[in-house]
Amino acid sequence: MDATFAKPVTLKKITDPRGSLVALEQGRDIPFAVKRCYYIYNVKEDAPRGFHAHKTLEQILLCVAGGCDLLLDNGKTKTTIRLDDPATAVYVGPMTWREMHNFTPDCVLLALVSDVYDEGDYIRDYDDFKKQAAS
Ligand code: T46
Repeated sequence: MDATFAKPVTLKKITDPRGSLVALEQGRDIPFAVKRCYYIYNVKEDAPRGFHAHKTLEQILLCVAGGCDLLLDNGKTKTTIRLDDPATAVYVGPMTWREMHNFTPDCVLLALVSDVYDEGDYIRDYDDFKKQAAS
């Protein structure tokens, strides 16, 4: 997967009579070393999440069940992607504002991430983000 802004990527799916399997490999599908993964689930109706950017963090996001809308904004372009296929992932790079909306009740949003958790890497104010993205 390349690091193009807001470009959903179709992952290779291996399907047989038992069902489907998707594998993500560092170097082939993930353009960074994965140091952490987390997942978001059981999101309440009308409970959007995100509303921040990261200074340096890189992530691969995909819904392994259900779906949500992912809004991405690099300071110049805003786009919304519906993530609702376990075989479709999107790369989210540094200095990208993200919001997640319209979670289905069964949604499980999986993130594969380039670094450990660090609150200091977050930009949680949109005006600050716009200023930093422009500089
Ligand atoms: C992102 C979007 C897509 C931790 O303690 N460790 C972790 O690894 C993470 C991700 C969060 N937390 C704590 C920090 C907060 O107290 O969990 C709480 C909820 O985190 P936050 O409000 O940042 O969750 P979201 O859904 O708004 O954002 C998350 C990620 O934080 C963020 O990196 O890109 O999902």
